[in-house]
Amino acid sequence: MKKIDEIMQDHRVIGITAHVRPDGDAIGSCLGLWNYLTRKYAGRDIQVYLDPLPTKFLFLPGADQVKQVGDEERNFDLFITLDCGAIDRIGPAAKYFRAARKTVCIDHHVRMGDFAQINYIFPEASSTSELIFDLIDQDLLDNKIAQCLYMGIAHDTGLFQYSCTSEKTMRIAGRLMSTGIDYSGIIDMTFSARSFEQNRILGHALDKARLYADGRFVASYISKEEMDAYGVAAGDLDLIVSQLRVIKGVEVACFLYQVGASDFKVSFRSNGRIDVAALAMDYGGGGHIRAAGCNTALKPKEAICLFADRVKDLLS
Ligand SMILES: [Mn+2]
Repeated sequence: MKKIDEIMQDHRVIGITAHVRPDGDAIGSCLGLWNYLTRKYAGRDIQVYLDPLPTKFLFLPGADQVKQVGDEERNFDLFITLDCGAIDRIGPAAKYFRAARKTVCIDHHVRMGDFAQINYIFPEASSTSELIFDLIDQDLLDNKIAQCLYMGIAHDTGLFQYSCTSEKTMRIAGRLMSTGIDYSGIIDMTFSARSFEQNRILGHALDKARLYADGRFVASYISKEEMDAYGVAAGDLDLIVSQLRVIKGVEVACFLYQVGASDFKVSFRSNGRIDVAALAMDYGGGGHIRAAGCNTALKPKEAICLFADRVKDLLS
């Protein structure tokens, strides 16, 4: 696949989705692609299915068109999954994917195997939003498409800071800026601004953090009870693991939060020496070399000790 237009052909009914609990890149890539396709292929039925978007993303062009998968059965000519390394990560949209005539996966996650008919996978790309920029006809790039893609790239690169940021990433960001987007406003609205509650739970999680493996592994966790007490949801916790990662001397940061009666979601961040995608895969998860995750049914302290021992072994 060289360009998205090659696979559009005469397909009339097109669905787009990304992983559950979508982050900035998942939302930015879906909406960037939707704005492009609806501009170029007016009159076709083009839908985006995502979990309800956090309110901070609702200003983005097309955000008000995002739908949730309901009970209805639909047969798509073409179904495109974005920013998703495994089919079980698209949640309820999997039924549309399975019934679709043609399936496409565009992604930058490290993976075990391909699941779509057409796969466009570049783990070295900063973000799926960057890949969407490569795949569209750039002559049709407009302010709406650019707002979405810029937001997605900025989020997955930690504001152009992480090592996934390349010279090419910066050139693309510059091209997106040239359409006149409010690039600093987009960052303020979707990335920097944090509620009082988000800051308080961050403070609490940092207070609970402990160092392991001679200070090279740091971990903290938050229970459902604590989330309720602080009035926060899972989406309010994404700053915590990033803050743990920048602690001096730390190679791997780990943060867990409770998602079920005895289920915790685990996020890993690495400063480069340890491949946390491989680590997460050992526990049924996945992700990127420096940012990955999995789920665990262990008690959080037990899980942390297990991960700490693994990291210590990997570093020795
Ligand atoms: Mn991504």
